[in-house]
Amino acid sequence: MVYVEKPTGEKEAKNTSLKEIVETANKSDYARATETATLVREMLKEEKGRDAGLRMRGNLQYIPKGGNAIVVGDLHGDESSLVKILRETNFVDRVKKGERLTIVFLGDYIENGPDSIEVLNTTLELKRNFRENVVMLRGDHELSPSSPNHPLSGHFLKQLMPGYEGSGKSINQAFFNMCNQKYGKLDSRMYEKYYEIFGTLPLAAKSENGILFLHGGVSEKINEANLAYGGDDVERDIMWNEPRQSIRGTTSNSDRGMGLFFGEDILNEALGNMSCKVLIRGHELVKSDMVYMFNGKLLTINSNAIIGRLAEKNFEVGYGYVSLENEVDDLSGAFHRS
Ligand SMILES: [Mn+2]
Repeated sequence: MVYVEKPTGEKEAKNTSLKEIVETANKSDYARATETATLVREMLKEEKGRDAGLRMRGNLQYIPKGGNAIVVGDLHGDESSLVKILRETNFVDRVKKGERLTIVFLGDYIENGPDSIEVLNTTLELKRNFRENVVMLRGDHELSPSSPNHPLSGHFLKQLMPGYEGSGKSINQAFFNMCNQKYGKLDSRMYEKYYEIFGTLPLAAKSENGILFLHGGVSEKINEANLAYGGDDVERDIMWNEPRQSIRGTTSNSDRGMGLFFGEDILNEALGNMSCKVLIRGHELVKSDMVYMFNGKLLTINSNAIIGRLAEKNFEVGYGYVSLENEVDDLSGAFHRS
């Protein structure tokens, strides 16, 4: 049992470089990995009790006003894309120099690509070292395997395969095996540590200047109370819903067999409920690394090269900057690469 007195990330951060963070994330060092996981879990729990700075109410994170955000979409085990983003933005050195810079990850750290654990470890090391500058949201791949909204859930497969009875599994076997490969016999403990963190990650973030960040999409159920304390149905909307130009209201998501398609009217309603002006989300393999819709009120970002390559879509690794200071009502003008 690791006893943690208090999260002490900031103290050691001054001596940490991107190179060291990536090296640490890649080592099969069970002691370091459990220590970081324990510290980050404590930090997230502590953010639920705060009334200033990065704070959380239920599953909703609040990002205070000031500086800029770097926004990163689905990484899906693509460590080289994550390192490319961190290198190009020089995030670590700029934060060490005291710049107000917040990196927001939109979820889906694991699976599909080859380096799930390394991507996860890198983001957790960033949170450990620069806690006030790192927001990690949950994607559908970080839901509990027993959730009806998990991509491998019986519920999901039943939609795709009529007659399928469901595996009844409450374990993510593929991820369990990855932990096993990385950490040997200690697999189940590390697997459990990671899932403890997943369960604490917020489902959405709202910045003080009116930007809503979440993994998939919105519905008419989206408001502050539901983002903070909503049930499985709200979780499904956040994780799986996808915007479509041509529709009004919502229709069932025929591409996924899960969640809904939503139109501009629903986006406006949800943003109004949240006192927000724009939405930045990931989740969807769109036709480019960054796609703006609905007059720049919605932006989809994809930050991994792997899925694009699999789908024979060859695009850049998406990410960019947006102000956390000024009012933003059209992302197509306000979101920029440098
Ligand atoms: Mn997703």
